[in-house]
Amino acid sequence: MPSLQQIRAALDGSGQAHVLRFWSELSEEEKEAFLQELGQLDLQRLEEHCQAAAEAAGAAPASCSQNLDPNLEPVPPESMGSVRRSDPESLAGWEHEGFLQISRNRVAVLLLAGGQGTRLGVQYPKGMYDVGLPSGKTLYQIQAERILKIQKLAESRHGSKCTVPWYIMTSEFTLKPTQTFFQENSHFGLEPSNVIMFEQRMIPAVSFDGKVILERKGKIAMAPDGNGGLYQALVDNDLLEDMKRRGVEYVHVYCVDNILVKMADPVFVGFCVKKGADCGAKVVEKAHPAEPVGVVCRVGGVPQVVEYSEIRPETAHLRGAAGELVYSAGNICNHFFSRSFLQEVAKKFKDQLKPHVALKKVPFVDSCGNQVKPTKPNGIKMEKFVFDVFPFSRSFVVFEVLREEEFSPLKNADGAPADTPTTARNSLLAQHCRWATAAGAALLDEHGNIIQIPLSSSAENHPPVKCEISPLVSYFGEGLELILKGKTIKTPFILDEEAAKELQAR
Ligand code: UD2
Repeated sequence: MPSLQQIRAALDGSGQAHVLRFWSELSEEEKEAFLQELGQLDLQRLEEHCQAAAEAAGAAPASCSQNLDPNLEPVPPESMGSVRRSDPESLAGWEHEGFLQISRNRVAVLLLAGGQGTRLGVQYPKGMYDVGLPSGKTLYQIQAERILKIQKLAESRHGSKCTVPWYIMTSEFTLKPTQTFFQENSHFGLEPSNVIMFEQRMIPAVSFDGKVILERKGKIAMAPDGNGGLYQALVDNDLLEDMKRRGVEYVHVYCVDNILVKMADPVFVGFCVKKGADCGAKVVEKAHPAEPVGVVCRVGGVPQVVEYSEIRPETAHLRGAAGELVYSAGNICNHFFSRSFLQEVAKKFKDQLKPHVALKKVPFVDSCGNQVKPTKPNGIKMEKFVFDVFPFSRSFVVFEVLREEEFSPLKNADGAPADTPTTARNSLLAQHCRWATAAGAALLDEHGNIIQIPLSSSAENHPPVKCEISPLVSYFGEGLELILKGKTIKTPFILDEEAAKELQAR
């Protein structure tokens, strides 16, 4: 750990002397904590980081989109698979392959959960959020139970016990509460050694004139380095060796907030494996041109995601002859990577990833020591994106899935027009209703009247019927006929393992 003198000299040398402006006013305890924080900074590259941020902010945001857009083209059809357009035999073949890989312990899931969840406005990690389902389950519990179930399904298909390790990337903000939450909940039935939490790096927020922002007198404003910080974090925490040791060959990476996420999705994994892909992205058709999802496409002939904040509106609105959006492949932050690809990225490419610039309102302490909450952006956060490794892929594929079955993210607090706890809850309940009805159950409302649910109903069109199916009973609608066929069920209703046993005995 460098001494105060060394830190002071490094800060002076990189034009950041203001960072220690209030040193003499700090208590001994604050000094110790601040020294610890400063000691962890990459002081050698601090100046470079601050200059790059200020320059990028000066050039953003128009330049990146202007440079990209003329070179865009949609993903070619030969690299695409689709739940909607593929025949049932192909889908079953991919699913079979996925289950085979899972049963051989070759598949891991990796959760990106280092974000701060600022839009949702909660002070704890988003995965701990309870969207108000009848069961009261949090996003983490739902995801854990889907892992338990997929292991069981693979086991029963191939007759061998298997493990899908769960790697969870956290940040300084989310590590401790996430660890505590998992411990308090006995890891939701998972073997603790198969839930591997690790931390991504943090980097300082910088003002428009290239100065590190002081959040308090003894604290720098730090932020996680973006979900593309994954690749550095894999190296920092020796995780590629851990994967190798476990025999993991394929990794399904996903983001925390999609309540419909199919953990280790055997169809997606199987599709990617069968196609010999080193890298793949799951997409849904974009709902409308301005939807805040990245677009999976090609830029100058190589695969890439152009983020929603970086595509020009006129490009996002482009339509083809039949009125369809030209750039319709909406990224849902569900990626496939082979371990060998991740290894190559870690070795050769991770330092080539260009950070993206986000202008944010960063609370700060002014030169007189007053705490200020800015009303307009005053700071630059530099973030790497997880999909920025796509251009390095030698065999990139895209897999399109149905939005109502696989994508309903929790981004905003209730009251916002989209992606709220209510929309997430309703999507899940609508899906479970469809599954129950397709399996042959008749659902009754609280007055005993049969509820008519068209099989294609989506959350938006119908008020939610409170029928929730535990992932421990069904991962994606399978196996429900045995339990529900010909049964009349009064809602609200939770189909957990106990209820399933009772119904089967009926
Ligand atoms: C993400 C995608 C966007 C679209 C959308 C769909 C990225 C960069 N953008 O946008 O293209 O697919 O999701 O829902 O992937 N995270 C970290 N560390 C960080 C920052 C974020 O782990 O430093 C995690 C975060 O906890 C979350 C995921 O990355 O699980 C996505 O982050 P976000 O919600 O900020 O991304 P969003 O919605 O802007």
